[in-house]
Amino acid sequence: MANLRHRKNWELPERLATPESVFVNRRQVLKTLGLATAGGIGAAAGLSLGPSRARGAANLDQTFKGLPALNAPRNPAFDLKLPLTPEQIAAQYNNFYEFSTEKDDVWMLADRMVTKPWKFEIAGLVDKPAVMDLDDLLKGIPLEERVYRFRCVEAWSMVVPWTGFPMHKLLARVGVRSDAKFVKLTTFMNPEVGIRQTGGLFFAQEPWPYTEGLTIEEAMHELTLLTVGSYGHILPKQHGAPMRLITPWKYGYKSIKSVVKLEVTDKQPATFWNTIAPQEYGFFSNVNPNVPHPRWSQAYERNIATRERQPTLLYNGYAEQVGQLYKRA
Ligand SMILES: Nc1nc2c(c(=O)[nH]1)N[C@H]1C(S)=C(S)[C@@H](COP(=O)(O)O)O[C@H]1N2
Ligand SMILES: [Mo]
Repeated sequence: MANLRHRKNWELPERLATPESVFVNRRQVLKTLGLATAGGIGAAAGLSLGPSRARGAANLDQTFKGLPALNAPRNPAFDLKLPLTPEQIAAQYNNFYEFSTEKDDVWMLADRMVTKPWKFEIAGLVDKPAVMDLDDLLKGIPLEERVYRFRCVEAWSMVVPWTGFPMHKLLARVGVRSDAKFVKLTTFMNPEVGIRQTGGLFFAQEPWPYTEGLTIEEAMHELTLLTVGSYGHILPKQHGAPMRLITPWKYGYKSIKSVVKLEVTDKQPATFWNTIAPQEYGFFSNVNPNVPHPRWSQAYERNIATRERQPTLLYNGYAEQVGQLYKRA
Protein backbone atom coordinates (compact mmCIF):
# COMPACT_ATOMS: atom_id res chain seq x y z
CA MET A 1 0.00 0.00 0.00
CA ALA A 2 1.33 3.41 -0.89
CA ASN A 3 1.08 6.63 1.05
CA LEU A 4 1.99 5.42 4.51
CA ARG A 5 4.73 7.96 5.06
CA HIS A 6 3.00 10.05 7.71
CA ARG A 7 0.60 7.47 8.94
CA LYS A 8 0.91 6.11 12.45
CA ASN A 9 -0.19 2.50 12.48
CA TRP A 10 -3.38 3.37 14.37
CA GLU A 11 -4.60 5.83 11.77
CA LEU A 12 -7.13 4.65 9.23
CA PRO A 13 -7.66 7.41 6.74
CA GLU A 14 -10.96 8.15 5.08
CA ARG A 15 -9.13 8.40 1.80
CA LEU A 16 -8.61 4.66 1.63
CA ALA A 17 -12.29 4.60 0.71
CA THR A 18 -11.41 6.33 -2.54
CA PRO A 19 -11.61 3.79 -5.35
CA GLU A 20 -8.17 2.32 -6.01
CA SER A 21 -8.37 3.40 -9.64
CA VAL A 22 -8.36 7.09 -8.79
CA PHE A 23 -6.15 6.93 -5.73
CA VAL A 24 -2.67 8.08 -6.61
CA ASN A 25 -0.05 9.02 -4.09
CA ARG A 26 0.85 12.64 -4.56
CA ARG A 27 4.45 12.42 -3.48
CA GLN A 28 4.94 9.35 -5.61
CA VAL A 29 3.54 11.18 -8.61
CA LEU A 30 5.68 14.25 -8.00
CA LYS A 31 8.71 12.03 -7.60
CA THR A 32 7.91 10.27 -10.84
CA LEU A 33 7.67 13.63 -12.55
CA GLY A 34 10.97 14.62 -10.97
CA LEU A 35 9.35 17.40 -8.96
CA ALA A 36 9.71 16.23 -5.38
CA THR A 37 12.32 18.27 -3.59
CA ALA A 38 13.72 18.67 -0.11
CA GLY A 39 11.47 21.73 0.12
CA GLY A 40 8.46 19.50 0.53
CA ILE A 41 5.01 20.15 -0.79
CA GLY A 42 5.30 23.95 -0.85
CA ALA A 43 8.16 23.77 -3.28
CA ALA A 44 6.78 20.78 -5.10
CA ALA A 45 3.37 22.36 -5.59
CA GLY A 46 5.02 25.54 -6.77
CA LEU A 47 7.09 23.71 -9.33
CA SER A 48 4.26 21.60 -10.60
CA LEU A 49 1.44 24.09 -10.57
CA GLY A 50 3.05 27.46 -11.18
CA PRO A 51 4.83 30.05 -9.06
CA SER A 52 1.68 31.69 -7.61
CA ARG A 53 0.84 28.42 -5.91
CA ALA A 54 4.13 28.15 -4.11
CA ARG A 55 2.94 30.70 -1.58
CA GLY A 56 1.93 29.26 1.77
CA ALA A 57 2.66 29.60 5.45
CA ALA A 58 6.23 28.73 6.20
CA ASN A 59 5.87 28.68 9.95
CA LEU A 60 3.23 26.82 11.93
CA ASP A 61 3.14 29.36 14.79
CA GLN A 62 2.21 32.15 12.38
CA THR A 63 -0.93 30.28 11.37
CA PHE A 64 -2.53 30.48 14.82
CA LYS A 65 -0.52 32.70 17.17
CA GLY A 66 -1.57 36.35 17.17
CA LEU A 67 -4.96 35.83 15.50
CA PRO A 68 -7.61 38.35 16.66
CA ALA A 69 -9.07 37.38 20.05
CA LEU A 70 -12.80 36.76 20.39
CA ASN A 71 -13.25 37.10 24.17
CA ALA A 72 -16.45 35.05 24.18
CA PRO A 73 -17.50 33.72 27.60
CA ARG A 74 -17.23 29.98 28.11
CA ASN A 75 -20.65 28.38 28.43
CA PRO A 76 -20.47 26.37 31.68
CA ALA A 77 -23.03 23.90 30.33
CA PHE A 78 -20.42 22.77 27.79
CA ASP A 79 -17.25 22.86 29.83
CA LEU A 80 -15.82 19.35 29.90
CA LYS A 81 -13.50 18.49 32.73
CA LEU A 82 -10.96 17.10 30.29
CA PRO A 83 -7.50 18.34 29.37
CA LEU A 84 -7.61 20.43 26.18
CA THR A 85 -5.62 19.26 23.20
CA PRO A 86 -2.70 21.71 22.93
CA GLU A 87 -3.37 24.09 20.06
CA GLN A 88 -0.04 23.45 18.33
CA ILE A 89 -0.98 19.78 18.03
CA ALA A 90 -4.51 20.40 16.69
CA ALA A 91 -3.16 23.06 14.30
CA GLN A 92 -0.90 20.66 12.43
CA TYR A 93 -3.10 17.57 12.33
CA ASN A 94 -5.91 18.41 9.95
CA ASN A 95 -8.23 16.84 7.44
CA PHE A 96 -9.01 19.39 4.73
CA TYR A 97 -8.95 17.55 1.42
CA GLU A 98 -9.37 20.72 -0.62
CA PHE A 99 -5.68 21.25 0.18
CA SER A 100 -4.06 17.90 0.89
CA THR A 101 -4.69 14.36 2.01
CA GLU A 102 -1.65 14.71 4.28
CA LYS A 103 -2.69 15.99 7.71
CA ASP A 104 0.62 17.71 8.37
CA ASP A 105 0.58 19.68 5.08
CA VAL A 106 -2.79 21.38 5.53
CA TRP A 107 -1.63 24.30 7.71
CA MET A 108 0.89 25.30 5.02
CA LEU A 109 -1.44 25.01 2.06
CA ALA A 110 -4.58 26.51 3.63
CA ASP A 111 -2.65 29.74 4.14
CA ARG A 112 -3.51 30.74 0.57
CA MET A 113 -7.21 30.97 1.45
CA VAL A 114 -8.54 34.56 1.68
CA THR A 115 -11.15 34.41 4.46
CA LYS A 116 -12.06 38.10 4.71
CA PRO A 117 -14.28 39.35 3.18
CA TRP A 118 -16.35 36.15 2.97
CA LYS A 119 -19.66 35.93 1.16
CA PHE A 120 -22.25 33.70 2.80
CA GLU A 121 -25.54 32.59 1.28
CA ILE A 122 -28.72 31.41 2.99
CA ALA A 123 -31.12 29.76 0.57
CA GLY A 124 -33.98 27.33 0.18
CA LEU A 125 -37.00 26.91 2.40
CA VAL A 126 -36.54 30.03 4.50
CA ASP A 127 -38.57 33.23 4.80
CA LYS A 128 -35.56 35.47 4.33
CA PRO A 129 -33.02 34.09 1.83
CA ALA A 130 -29.93 36.28 1.62
CA VAL A 131 -26.41 36.68 0.34
CA MET A 132 -24.32 38.73 2.71
CA ASP A 133 -20.88 39.34 4.10
CA LEU A 134 -20.17 37.00 6.98
CA ASP A 135 -19.30 39.93 9.26
CA ASP A 136 -22.79 41.36 8.68
CA LEU A 137 -24.37 38.01 9.34
CA LEU A 138 -22.53 37.74 12.65
CA LYS A 139 -23.64 41.18 13.85
CA GLY A 140 -26.02 40.81 16.75
CA ILE A 141 -25.35 37.10 17.29
CA PRO A 142 -23.61 36.61 20.66
CA LEU A 143 -20.67 34.23 20.60
CA GLU A 144 -19.83 31.70 23.29
CA GLU A 145 -17.04 29.25 23.93
CA ARG A 146 -17.73 25.53 24.33
CA VAL A 147 -15.32 22.71 25.04
CA TYR A 148 -16.30 19.72 22.91
CA ARG A 149 -14.94 16.26 22.30
CA PHE A 150 -14.11 15.68 18.64
CA ARG A 151 -13.93 12.19 17.11
CA CYS A 152 -12.79 11.47 13.54
CA VAL A 153 -14.04 8.31 11.82
CA GLU A 154 -10.35 7.37 11.49
CA ALA A 155 -10.44 6.69 15.26
CA TRP A 156 -8.46 9.66 16.55
CA SER A 157 -9.86 12.20 18.96
CA MET A 158 -9.19 15.57 20.56
CA VAL A 159 -10.74 18.07 22.97
CA VAL A 160 -11.07 21.64 21.63
CA PRO A 161 -12.54 24.93 22.90
CA TRP A 162 -14.59 26.24 19.97
CA THR A 163 -16.19 29.68 19.75
CA GLY A 164 -19.44 30.11 17.89
CA PHE A 165 -23.21 30.10 18.19
CA PRO A 166 -25.86 27.40 17.90
CA MET A 167 -27.17 27.05 14.35
CA HIS A 168 -30.76 27.32 15.61
CA LYS A 169 -30.16 31.03 16.33
CA LEU A 170 -29.43 31.68 12.66
CA LEU A 171 -32.31 29.46 11.52
CA ALA A 172 -34.70 31.35 13.81
CA ARG A 173 -33.51 34.63 12.31
CA VAL A 174 -34.09 33.60 8.71
CA GLY A 175 -37.35 31.76 9.43
CA VAL A 176 -37.49 28.06 8.57
CA ARG A 177 -40.58 27.09 6.59
CA SER A 178 -42.82 24.27 7.78
CA ASP A 179 -41.89 21.98 4.85
CA ALA A 180 -38.18 22.06 5.82
CA LYS A 181 -36.62 18.64 6.47
CA PHE A 182 -32.85 19.01 5.97
CA VAL A 183 -30.04 21.52 5.99
CA LYS A 184 -27.30 21.33 3.38
CA LEU A 185 -23.94 23.06 3.85
CA THR A 186 -21.38 23.74 1.12
CA THR A 187 -17.68 24.62 1.25
CA PHE A 188 -16.07 27.16 -1.10
CA MET A 189 -15.20 26.00 -4.62
CA ASN A 190 -12.07 27.49 -6.13
CA PRO A 191 -9.35 25.18 -7.47
CA GLU A 192 -6.93 28.13 -7.52
CA VAL A 193 -7.14 28.00 -3.74
CA GLY A 194 -8.20 24.46 -2.93
CA ILE A 195 -5.60 22.86 -5.14
CA ARG A 196 -7.09 19.37 -4.87
CA GLN A 197 -10.46 20.53 -6.23
CA THR A 198 -9.27 20.49 -9.84
CA GLY A 199 -11.40 17.48 -10.63
CA GLY A 200 -9.04 16.56 -13.45
CA LEU A 201 -5.71 14.91 -12.98
CA PHE A 202 -5.66 12.40 -10.12
CA PHE A 203 -8.91 12.62 -8.22
CA ALA A 204 -11.55 13.04 -10.89
CA GLN A 205 -14.24 11.21 -8.98
CA GLU A 206 -14.29 13.40 -5.89
CA PRO A 207 -17.60 15.34 -5.86
CA TRP A 208 -16.35 18.88 -5.21
CA PRO A 209 -17.36 21.15 -3.64
CA TYR A 210 -17.43 19.40 -0.26
CA THR A 211 -20.97 19.23 1.05
CA GLU A 212 -22.59 17.99 4.23
CA GLY A 213 -26.08 17.74 5.63
CA LEU A 214 -28.19 17.36 8.75
CA THR A 215 -31.85 16.69 9.40
CA ILE A 216 -33.68 19.83 10.44
CA GLU A 217 -34.02 18.39 13.97
CA GLU A 218 -30.24 17.89 14.15
CA ALA A 219 -29.64 21.35 12.72
CA MET A 220 -31.91 22.85 15.40
CA HIS A 221 -30.24 20.90 18.21
CA GLU A 222 -28.51 22.96 20.87
CA LEU A 223 -25.16 21.16 20.36
CA THR A 224 -24.94 22.04 16.65
CA LEU A 225 -22.44 24.88 16.58
CA LEU A 226 -21.59 27.28 13.77
CA THR A 227 -18.01 27.90 14.72
CA VAL A 228 -15.89 30.99 14.02
CA GLY A 229 -13.13 30.52 16.57
CA SER A 230 -10.99 28.11 18.53
CA TYR A 231 -8.69 28.53 21.54
CA GLY A 232 -10.04 32.04 22.16
CA HIS A 233 -9.31 33.58 18.76
CA ILE A 234 -10.71 33.48 15.23
CA LEU A 235 -10.35 30.12 13.50
CA PRO A 236 -7.00 29.36 11.93
CA LYS A 237 -7.43 28.59 8.24
CA GLN A 238 -6.50 24.93 8.64
CA HIS A 239 -9.49 24.47 10.99
CA GLY A 240 -11.94 25.88 8.42
CA ALA A 241 -11.92 29.66 8.72
CA PRO A 242 -13.91 31.81 8.65
CA MET A 243 -16.84 29.60 9.69
CA ARG A 244 -17.35 25.84 9.97
CA LEU A 245 -19.81 23.43 11.49
CA ILE A 246 -19.14 21.43 14.66
CA THR A 247 -21.46 18.49 15.43
CA PRO A 248 -19.59 16.81 18.29
CA TRP A 249 -21.70 13.62 18.44
CA LYS A 250 -20.97 12.79 14.80
CA TYR A 251 -17.80 11.66 13.06
CA GLY A 252 -15.54 14.56 12.15
CA TYR A 253 -16.28 14.63 8.43
CA LYS A 254 -19.78 15.95 9.20
CA SER A 255 -18.11 19.08 10.67
CA ILE A 256 -17.72 20.82 7.30
CA LYS A 257 -15.18 23.65 7.02
CA SER A 258 -15.10 27.08 5.36
CA VAL A 259 -18.81 27.11 4.60
CA VAL A 260 -20.15 29.47 1.93
CA LYS A 261 -23.77 28.33 1.77
CA LEU A 262 -26.54 27.04 3.99
CA GLU A 263 -29.58 25.68 2.22
CA VAL A 264 -32.78 24.46 3.85
CA THR A 265 -34.39 21.68 1.79
CA ASP A 266 -37.09 19.02 1.87
CA LYS A 267 -34.79 16.32 0.42
CA GLN A 268 -31.83 14.55 1.99
CA PRO A 269 -28.81 16.26 0.40
CA ALA A 270 -25.98 14.37 -1.23
CA THR A 271 -22.79 14.68 0.82
CA PHE A 272 -19.12 14.40 -0.14
CA TRP A 273 -18.14 11.21 1.70
CA ASN A 274 -21.51 9.54 1.36
CA THR A 275 -21.27 10.01 -2.42
CA ILE A 276 -17.75 8.54 -2.57
CA ALA A 277 -18.49 5.50 -0.39
CA PRO A 278 -22.07 5.25 0.92
CA GLN A 279 -21.49 1.85 2.53
CA GLU A 280 -18.67 3.34 4.65
CA TYR A 281 -19.90 6.86 5.37
CA GLY A 282 -23.59 7.04 6.17
CA PHE A 283 -25.66 10.20 6.13
CA PHE A 284 -26.12 10.17 9.90
CA SER A 285 -22.60 9.11 10.92
CA ASN A 286 -23.25 9.25 14.64
CA VAL A 287 -20.29 8.10 16.72
CA ASN A 288 -21.06 4.56 17.87
CA PRO A 289 -18.59 2.07 19.37
CA ASN A 290 -20.93 -0.81 18.52
CA VAL A 291 -21.12 -0.11 14.80
CA PRO A 292 -17.76 -0.87 13.22
CA HIS A 293 -16.65 0.84 10.07
CA PRO A 294 -16.64 -1.87 7.36
CA ARG A 295 -12.83 -1.90 7.47
CA TRP A 296 -12.02 -1.24 11.14
CA SER A 297 -13.45 -1.25 14.64
CA GLN A 298 -14.85 1.90 16.21
CA ALA A 299 -14.65 0.50 19.76
CA TYR A 300 -11.59 2.58 20.70
CA GLU A 301 -10.05 5.90 19.81
CA ARG A 302 -6.61 7.46 20.21
CA ASN A 303 -6.14 10.97 21.63
CA ILE A 304 -3.82 12.88 19.27
CA ALA A 305 -2.05 14.65 22.13
CA THR A 306 -1.74 12.08 24.90
CA ARG A 307 -1.67 9.09 22.50
CA GLU A 308 -3.86 7.30 25.01
CA ARG A 309 -6.24 4.67 23.72
CA GLN A 310 -9.70 5.02 25.22
CA PRO A 311 -13.08 3.39 24.68
CA THR A 312 -15.32 5.19 22.21
CA LEU A 313 -18.45 6.62 23.83
CA LEU A 314 -21.92 6.31 22.32
CA TYR A 315 -22.63 9.54 20.42
CA ASN A 316 -19.12 10.56 21.47
CA GLY A 317 -20.30 11.13 25.03
CA TYR A 318 -23.35 13.21 24.06
CA ALA A 319 -25.97 10.45 24.34
CA GLU A 320 -27.86 12.26 27.06
CA GLN A 321 -28.26 15.33 24.88
CA VAL A 322 -28.92 13.77 21.45
CA GLY A 323 -30.25 10.29 22.25
CA GLN A 324 -33.87 11.31 21.87
CA LEU A 325 -33.24 12.42 18.27
CA TYR A 326 -32.75 8.77 17.31
CA LYS A 327 -35.36 7.00 19.39
CA ARG A 328 -38.04 5.34 17.34
CA ALA A 329 -41.57 5.86 18.64
N1 LIG B 1 -14.53 21.30 3.56
C1 LIG B 1 -14.05 20.29 4.29
N2 LIG B 1 -14.47 20.11 5.55
C2 LIG B 1 -13.98 19.09 6.31
C3 LIG B 1 -13.04 18.18 5.76
C4 LIG B 1 -12.60 18.39 4.42
O1 LIG B 1 -11.77 17.65 3.87
N3 LIG B 1 -13.11 19.46 3.73
N4 LIG B 1 -12.58 17.13 6.53
C5 LIG B 1 -13.45 16.68 7.64
C6 LIG B 1 -12.82 15.71 8.50
S1 LIG B 1 -12.66 14.13 7.89
C7 LIG B 1 -12.45 15.99 9.79
S2 LIG B 1 -11.89 14.79 10.84
C8 LIG B 1 -12.49 17.38 10.29
C9 LIG B 1 -11.11 17.80 10.78
O2 LIG B 1 -11.17 19.06 11.40
P1 LIG B 1 -9.82 19.73 11.96
O3 LIG B 1 -8.79 19.63 10.88
O4 LIG B 1 -10.19 21.13 12.29
O5 LIG B 1 -9.42 18.93 13.15
O6 LIG B 1 -12.91 18.33 9.30
C10 LIG B 1 -13.97 17.87 8.45
N5 LIG B 1 -14.41 18.96 7.60
MO1 LIG C 1 -12.34 12.77 9.74
